[in-house]
Amino acid sequence: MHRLRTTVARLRPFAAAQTVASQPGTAAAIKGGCRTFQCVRRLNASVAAEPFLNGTSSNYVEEMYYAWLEDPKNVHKSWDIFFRNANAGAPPGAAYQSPPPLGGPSPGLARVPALVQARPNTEKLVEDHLAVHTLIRAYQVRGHHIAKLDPLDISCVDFDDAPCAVGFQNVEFSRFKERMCKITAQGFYGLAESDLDKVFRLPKTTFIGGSENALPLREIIRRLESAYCQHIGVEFMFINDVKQCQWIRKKFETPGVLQFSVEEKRTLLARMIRATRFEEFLQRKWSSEKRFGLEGCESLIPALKTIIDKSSQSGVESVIMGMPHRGRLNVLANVIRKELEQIFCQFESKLEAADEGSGDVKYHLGMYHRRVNRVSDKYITMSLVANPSHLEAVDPVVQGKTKAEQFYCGDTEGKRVMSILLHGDAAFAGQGIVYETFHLSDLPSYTTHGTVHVVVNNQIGFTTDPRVARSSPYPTDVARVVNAPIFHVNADDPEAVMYVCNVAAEWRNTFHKDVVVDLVCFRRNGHNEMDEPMFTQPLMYKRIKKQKGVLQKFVEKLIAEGVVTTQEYEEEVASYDRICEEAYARSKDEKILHIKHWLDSPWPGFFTLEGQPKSMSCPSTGISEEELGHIGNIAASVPVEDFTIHGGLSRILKGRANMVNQRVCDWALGEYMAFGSLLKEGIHVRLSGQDVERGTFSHRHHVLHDQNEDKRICIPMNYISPDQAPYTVCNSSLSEYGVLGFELGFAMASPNALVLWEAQFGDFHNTAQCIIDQFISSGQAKWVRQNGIVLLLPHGMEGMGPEHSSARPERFLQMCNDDPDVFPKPSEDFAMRQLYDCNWIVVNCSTPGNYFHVLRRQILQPFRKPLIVFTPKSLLRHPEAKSSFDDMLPGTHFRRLIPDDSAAAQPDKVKRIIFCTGKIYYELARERKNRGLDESVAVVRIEQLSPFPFDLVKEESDRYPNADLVWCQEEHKNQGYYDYVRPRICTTVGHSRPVWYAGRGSAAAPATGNKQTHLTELQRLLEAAFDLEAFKT
Ligand SMILES: Cc1ncc(C[n+]2csc(CCOP(=O)(O)OP(=O)(O)O)c2C)c(N)n1
Ligand SMILES: [Mg+2]
Repeated sequence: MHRLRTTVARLRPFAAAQTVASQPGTAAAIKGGCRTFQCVRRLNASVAAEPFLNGTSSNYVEEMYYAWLEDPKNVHKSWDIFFRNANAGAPPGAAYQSPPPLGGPSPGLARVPALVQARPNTEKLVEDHLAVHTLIRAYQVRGHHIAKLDPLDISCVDFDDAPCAVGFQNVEFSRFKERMCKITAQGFYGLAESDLDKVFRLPKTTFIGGSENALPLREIIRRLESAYCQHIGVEFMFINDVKQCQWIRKKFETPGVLQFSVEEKRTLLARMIRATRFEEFLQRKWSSEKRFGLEGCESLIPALKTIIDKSSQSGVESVIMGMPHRGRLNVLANVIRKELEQIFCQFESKLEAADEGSGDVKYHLGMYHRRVNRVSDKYITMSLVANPSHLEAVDPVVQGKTKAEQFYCGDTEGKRVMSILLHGDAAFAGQGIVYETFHLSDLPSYTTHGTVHVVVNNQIGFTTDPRVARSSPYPTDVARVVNAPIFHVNADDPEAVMYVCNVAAEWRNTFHKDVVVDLVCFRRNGHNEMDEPMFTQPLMYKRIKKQKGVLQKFVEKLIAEGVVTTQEYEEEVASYDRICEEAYARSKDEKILHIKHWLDSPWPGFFTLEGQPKSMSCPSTGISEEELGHIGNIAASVPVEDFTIHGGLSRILKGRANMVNQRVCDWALGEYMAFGSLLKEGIHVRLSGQDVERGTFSHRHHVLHDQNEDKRICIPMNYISPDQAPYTVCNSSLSEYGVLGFELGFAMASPNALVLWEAQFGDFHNTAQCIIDQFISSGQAKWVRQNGIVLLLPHGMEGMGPEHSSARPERFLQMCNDDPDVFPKPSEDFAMRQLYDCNWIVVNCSTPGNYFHVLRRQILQPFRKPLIVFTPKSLLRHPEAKSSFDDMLPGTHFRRLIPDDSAAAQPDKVKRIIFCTGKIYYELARERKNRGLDESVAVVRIEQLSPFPFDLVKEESDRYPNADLVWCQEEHKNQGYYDYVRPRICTTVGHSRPVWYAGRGSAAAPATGNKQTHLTELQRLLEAAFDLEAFKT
């Protein structure tokens, strides 16, 4: 290793020296092909002695060096000698020895002093070989720039401000030279036309030779053209891993790789027929319906089928897909194989919906299907995740669901479950979530071990051209950040598409890393079937109108090759059209629309066969004294030997042990009890978010770090019981949108897991707003799919300034679906019914015990709803914010509202009820005590804000009939909870008493940046809350 480093370090300065070499004078000499030692010696620098190591070649030389290290025979003898001499410490210029003629006798290892004089003919030979090697490398690096990727032949990808060349076919030297000048700054490195028929030794970094190791230059060029500049453009040379680069070179350079059997071609044709005729059928039957057809990119269907076939052959049993609108119905019909009549039903707007919820348009719905893959003859499950219009938002959700499925089936390497993501060209380049999702791809707790990305690159986004839609040459450049190879392919060549998809699937299943297939195509119609594209892209669409359909072109080719006859083709078309017609007839018999048929993640056994919860009650969420003690002790211990923890942490653990002895919990311990008890009951718990392992506020410490050994960690939560479920706690990348989407997807896979995402501070959730609005708050209504994800949002006005204070409760409450003006019908299962009917649960607990219960209820209740928890910051260490074990024992449960025990002794004397939630309770209790108002003011905590505990609020207001009603909050008036609770309290008391407000005034920012102002505001609001004369009318 050391040897490698020193030699590489020696090589590197040569690259830096390129700038020197390209200064006036020397540059001209090099350009003119006069690459002699005399010329560069003038530089008088060490690099000048070995000019062939100039900057452009240095990568190449480095690669040669690595190859040489593996085996000296991997490189030409001249390089072997050079590296040996360099390694032996030869001074600059002395390591080079002119090579023998090709095929000549081996000179053996020459001694260093004898190396200096080089014979001109051998110099030329080395230089020409270098030039050829550079040429090969240039094709590998930049061949895709001149590949014929665009079926319309109109694209002009701007790589270097020069117009790009397209449409070149013959290997003709002068034109080729011009071409190469475009793709390499140096052109041909001194090779002349007379060299075309000379034979050159091929380096180990190419496979164009097949079984030959030397070829004439003409043939080298022809093969490189065929590998890199036809309908496939391979972008991969940025990948850091040399082995992976070699793998790709082999796949694309090996002669004859693009030849297919008759059988393969016929299957491909059948798939193209289905893809094409499906769209035509929909167009015939529902010409005025939006369907975001696939016309212009029909080869997407065989592309996906190829990826799935190949993956199934490699052992993949489940494929989870996410995709936008374009071609979605076609994918459902022809890839996932949703019954056609179910798809056609969705076009029948008069059908009545059978399910609760508001539903969604047909091109957003999800799907789940298990069937035998015909190619592999193995079962495969395919699901397409439902998604909103928000492009790319589904990407992290798909990844999370994939990760969960891998996790639950013990697939630690992604061999059985994989994901495929489809993208539009404009969205892939434009949406930041794509980047966030890529950055999850290689993180231990988030990797899905490789995703195949397929871009439907129709070179337009709605009405916008790529030149104004992105700053990168390709829409796929974002994938380069994770070293994903990118295979651009002309989608008008179904065979090339199939080949590329085969390689992509193989890549994924070999290296378990992401890969991108860029299907360069066009959009035959407008953005949707109603849209007129000629308004904005007149020339493009004139061209498209002339463009023959890809199926037509393909079948003509196959007929010419004798693969099929016209009659066979026509029969195949007629047979598929018949299938569509028959399904259409059956769809007419459907009376009711079932959105349930479009579920992407069924939870077998969790509901009754009718899809209802198995009960409408929730058992006690308390646990036994013994269990509390046991989990508490684990939380206070280091359960492995010889593990040195930080001294400060020892004190924290000691504090926990003391609490256990005193039978109390603080916040962190309450959470420990909830997680630990669920794990013991076989429920997987996964907590993810920024710095969650320790906890932003240094209170959690779920992962202990050995102070003496790097990366040695211990997670005591996994030592609770031998048959417990595993606990996953993971610091995430610094992303909210991506990570929350991921956890939502994870929670989708199984109802028997508590999946929590914690924001660093609650206000950061708004960079994940799309996931909250589009999936969490409304997912069930749109897609009849429940989800029990928990959001932990640190919240509280503590003088930390506008940005770390508010989790924006008003936003969550505004999206709750309970009616402020209706007191729900009283019933025995009132609380459960409310929970069942709501779109999500919003709580702000004031005690660790209640936090413990609400987390456990999340799993013990017989259905799943998202839970939003506003979590504390200062309360984490507040001496009074502790709960006794008594509040967590069997028989106890989550308290939706905590009444005031002290005031309740003589209710008639109570003049005011202050309703509040969360941390302000402790300020109010202290102030009340200071003012001696314990008997005249009741402070009632509403712990579950939504669904609103109408029944319990009524009990409290009835208990104190003479009291006025005040809502007190520390947030500003236009924020917090006021707008949500006020109408509901009014409804509860039948508008018989007004609800007064004590809190901060309205404001634009969530909190002041001035600590003193913060304290003054707090004092004022407490004054108002306890001024019994304040609200007299
Ligand atoms: C986040 C988001 N912003 C805007 C839109 C509105 N919109 C719908 S389709 C579309 C163009 C998409 O272009 P592209 O990704 O290339 O897909 P194509 O329609 O061309 O297949 C836009 C802007 C959206 N759906 N989502
Ligand atoms: Mg597009």
